[in-house]
Order: sequence, then structure tokens, then C-alpha cells
Amino acid sequence: KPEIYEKSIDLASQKILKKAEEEGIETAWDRYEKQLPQCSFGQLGVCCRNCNMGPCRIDPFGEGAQKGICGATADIIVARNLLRTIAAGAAAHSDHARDAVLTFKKMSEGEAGSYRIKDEAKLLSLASEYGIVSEGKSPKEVASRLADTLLQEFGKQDGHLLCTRRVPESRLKLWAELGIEPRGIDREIVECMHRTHIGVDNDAVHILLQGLRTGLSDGWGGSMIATDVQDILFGIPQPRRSTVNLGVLSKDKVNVIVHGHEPILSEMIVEAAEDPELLKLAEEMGAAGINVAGICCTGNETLMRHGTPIAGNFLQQELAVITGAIEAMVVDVQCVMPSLGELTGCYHTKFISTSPKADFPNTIRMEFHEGRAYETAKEIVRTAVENFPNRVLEKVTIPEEKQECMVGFSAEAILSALGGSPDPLIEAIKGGAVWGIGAVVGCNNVKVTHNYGHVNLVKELIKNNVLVVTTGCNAIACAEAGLLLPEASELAGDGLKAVCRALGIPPVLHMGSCVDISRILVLSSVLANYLGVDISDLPAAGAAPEWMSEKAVSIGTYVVSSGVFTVLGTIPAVLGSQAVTSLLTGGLNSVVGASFAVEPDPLKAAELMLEHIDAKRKALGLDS
Ligand code: NFS
Ligand code: SF4
Repeated sequence: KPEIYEKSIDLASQKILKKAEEEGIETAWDRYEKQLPQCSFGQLGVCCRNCNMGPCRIDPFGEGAQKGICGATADIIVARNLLRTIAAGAAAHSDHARDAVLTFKKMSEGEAGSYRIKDEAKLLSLASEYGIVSEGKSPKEVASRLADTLLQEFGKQDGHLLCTRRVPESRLKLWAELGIEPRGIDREIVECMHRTHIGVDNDAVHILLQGLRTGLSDGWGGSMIATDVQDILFGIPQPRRSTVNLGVLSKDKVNVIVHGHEPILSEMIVEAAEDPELLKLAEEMGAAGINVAGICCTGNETLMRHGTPIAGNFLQQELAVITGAIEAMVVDVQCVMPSLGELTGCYHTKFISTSPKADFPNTIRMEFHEGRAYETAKEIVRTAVENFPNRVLEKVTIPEEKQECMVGFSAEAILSALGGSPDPLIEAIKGGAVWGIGAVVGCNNVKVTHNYGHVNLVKELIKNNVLVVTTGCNAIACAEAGLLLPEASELAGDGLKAVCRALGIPPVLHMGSCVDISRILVLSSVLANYLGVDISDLPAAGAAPEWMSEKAVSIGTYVVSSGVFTVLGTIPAVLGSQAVTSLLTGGLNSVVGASFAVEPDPLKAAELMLEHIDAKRKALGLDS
């Protein structure tokens, strides 16, 4: 059994893991133990269940079967499995985006109760990017036209996505030459499912090219649409301070956790928690108020826009419940462990599922629909408040660890911190004070000590003057380690330290949830266009030190296809095919100008990124 410090580097998490052990409560780490040894066919990606002649599997040692019953080789099976993984990840981001646009559309028709246009300037600028004339039209009319245009991106039957308009021209040209310019968002995902049906696409390279195209339809399509529309509805994030980690849970207030991914719901919960009627009820129940805290990317969304505290990242969702201090765990979609059903039953916590798409064992269903959004949010918060008297004091342990952080660095906020133009950052990069840019993102994974990969990789980068941009669970890990504070520039190299001090920014910039990796794409485009080069020429590199989700695979795919070298900290299920592995880790360079590397050791991963940045600086003539 791994020791507690091998499960997580985070003190608060260690304390609650200890409590779990004492109370005999099972967590993801225990279930991981029970899965060991994990199936090596699965790990290598050489198992196929795509038809009912199978399941088939290829013997990696070359002694047993080398072909599936239909004749599929390891290369074909691995490539097909990878394509399905990318499709699932792209589907998750893009289906989230669709719901955001549908809410936006309903809002424009006055049918989405409490939703409003929060940022009219972003609405107008986005409308003009899509060629919508806004003169003489009301904001709602413009919104309605924009919503229609965006909805067409999903179901488009001919031509290519309009939402790649921000891609530097050199990149677009390359994609066109390769035939991987994304078409309709839904179309790419459906085509992946079609191609991987028995007897359709059976050439590994051909299959992977569709993977790149599908990834791109996510990054520059679905994810970017989600970010843009959410900014219009809820505001563009601006720098602000907040706190993170399990210590943000309150001893004397009602604790409501919002967990999942869509701000459509959590925005209303944050508002409902300030409703005078519910505050009065909380008082009557003996509580000192209502404390909303986030987990995973729903948490990142409310953190970025309201400074709502975050209780933890992916592997802390069970730990939050085990504190015994949560009145309601409110979830929508993605990265929500079904284990929460049984777990919440061990405490007084109400487990409330809200999405028409996602239910879990032992939940209270409180389905969320735009027309009654605020009313439902109030019912949810009321359920939490009324549950407060059921808190069992002897079962409550709230760790004291909570960490301050500075968040809210949308691309717009970064540009305005720079004084409105990318020039100061470009000059700092040219002069070498900022050696390069590192995008570090992604999940937790029980295969890695919780937060160990994230924190050590990021620390090593900033020590070497690499400015880090972060999203998702990496951002939360960095926040917990105190890296999202201007003071953290003490840990940075001299050049980066000076830049951070001059601008009053942290060396690690929190850019949002995982769909907000689109903000990183936009920033890279701005920098590439400003320098008159391609994204692949920038002294920049990406990493996902503890990734686990299918969404992360789609992200990795679009980041590499956009020209950014990316290091993965956990091993993807592709090693069963020499051809696919060498294409991903090398061959892609001559196709899209970037590739993947796999490196579990975060310090070595940082080294790979630094080598890459060095080479790009040299090629730009910047090796000063
Ligand atoms: Ni991204 Fe965000 Fe976290 Fe991974 Fe899950 S919450 S969308 S998938 S686990 S980073
Ligand atoms: Fe086996 Fe081919 Fe069917 Fe896959 S598609 S299960 S390899 S027969």
C-alpha cells in the first residue's frame, strides 16, 4: 500500500487521506491498488472490441496472434483506439460548447430567464470577426445572429470551420495542404466513429490524420466557442485574488461544492448563495452564511470570474467529501467520480446531479434548464442550507491549509497587463529575460503522486525563466503550491523575476478551465502574428504532467497540430504500435512542425521543454 505522502504531496490532502484510512473509507488510490497489475494489452493499446467477432488482442512479444480476426494489425488497432479517444475528448468539449451556445441563443430570444449579455464589447468584436453587421441592431439581435452562425459550425456540411479565423495564415495553409482543415465540429467526431467501425479506415497514418483534424475542430472550434460565449454571458476574466485548497471549507457556514465543467449552472449557484432569503434561512439553521467552493473546471470558471474559492482538483473531489463538512456536492458533467454516490452516503452530504446528460448512483436529481435556471439554483442551495443541521461535528476535519492565489489571466487580461500590446512580452523574450513560454495543463492521475508532476515541472520552468501559462487541474495544483502569486517570482530566474515584479504578475498565469486552453491558442497566435512567424517557430512548449482524461488526448492533439511540442507525463496507450509511437514522437515533426514526448519525471520533462525552447530561440536568432 502506498504511504500517504506517496499519494499526494499536498499537506491538506495528506491529512484527509489519513482521516479516510482511520474511518475505513475507500478512495481512488485504494481502488487503483485493487486494479494492479493493470492489463498490459490495454496499456499498450492492442486490444480491439470494435466488432463482435472479437475481442481481439495482439501479442506484443510476437509469439501469439499478430492480427485480429478481420486481419487488423497492432498498428491499425492502436491507431483506431487512439482516434476513438480523441473523438470522445473532442465530443466532451464541443458538446459543452453546444450547450453554452444554446443558452446564448435562448437568452437572445428572452427565454433564458436570468442570463444576460455581460460583456457587450466581446459580443460586438466576436460578431464582427464572424462577419455579422451589428450597426442598427440591438445587442440581443446581434447575439441571436451570432448564435445562429456558431450553431452552424457544429452541423456544417460543406466548406471549413469559420472559427479557425484566428489561426496564423502559415498554419492554415499547412492544414489545407495536409487535408486536415476541420470541417463541421460534429462531422469530425461522427467521421471518427465511422472510420473506426470494422472494415473502414485501416491505415494508421490515414487514421491519425483524421485524429489531428478532429483535435483541431475541438481546440479552434468547440473549446474556443465555449470560451467566447461564456465570456459574453459571464464576463471576460480579469486578475483577482482568491484562495484554494481544502482549507477554504468553512467551519461555520453552509458549504456548497460546485464540481464538473459548465459555468452555466455554477454562475447561478454563486448568485443564489447571495440571495437574502437563503442567507436568512442559513441563519435560522444556525449557519454563519453560505460558502460556495469549486472543484475541477467548474471551480476554475467561477474562480476566474468571481474569485470563488477552490476546494481542490480532480483527486481531491473525494477528499472534500471526507472532510465531513460539505452540505451539498453539486455536479454537472465530466470528471465527476461515480464513487461519490456511495461516499456521500457515509456523511451527511447531499449529492445533487443537475445535467440532463449525467446521472450518478445515489444522487438527488435537480435537473437544470435555462428557463428556470435561477429558481433551480435556489432550490439546490436551499437543499444544502437545510442540510446544515445534519452536519456531524465529530466527523468534521477541515485542514487549515489554504493558499492565496492571483487568477483571471484571460488573453485579454494578459494583453492589458502588458499595457495593451504584446510588445513588452516580445521584447522580454527577445532580450532573454523571458526565455520562453511553457503551457502546463491537465488532470491528476493516481499513477502519479498527486500534484507532484505539476508542481515540480512548473517550478523547474520558472527557475529557468520560462513564463508559465496554466489551466485546469494543473492551475489548481500550482495555486495550492503558492505559485500563482506575484511573490512566487522569488522562485523564478532573475530575468523572469524582474519582468513579474515590473508588471505585478505571478510567474505562473492561470488562464482558466480546460476549454480555456483556447485562450492559450489565441495568445500564441497573437505572438506569432506579431513576430511574423508560425506558431511552431515560437520559443514555447506544452506539457500535461498528470493527464488522464480523453479530453486531454484531444487537447494534446490540437496543441501539437497547432505547432507546439508537448510532453506527456503519463504513458498513452499506443506503445503496442511501433509505427504509431514513432509517428507521434517524431514523424509528426515533418508533418505539423511539432510532436509529442513522453517523460514521467517532471524535471526531465522540463529539460526537454527547455531544450526545445533553446532550439527555437536559436532558429529565430535569439540565442543571447
Ligand atoms: Ni481538464 Fe477540467 Fe481536471 Fe483533467 Fe478533468 S477537471 S477539463 S479533464 S481532471 S484537467
Ligand atoms: Fe477483432 Fe477486427 Fe473485430 Fe477488432 S474489428 S474486434 S480486430 S475482428
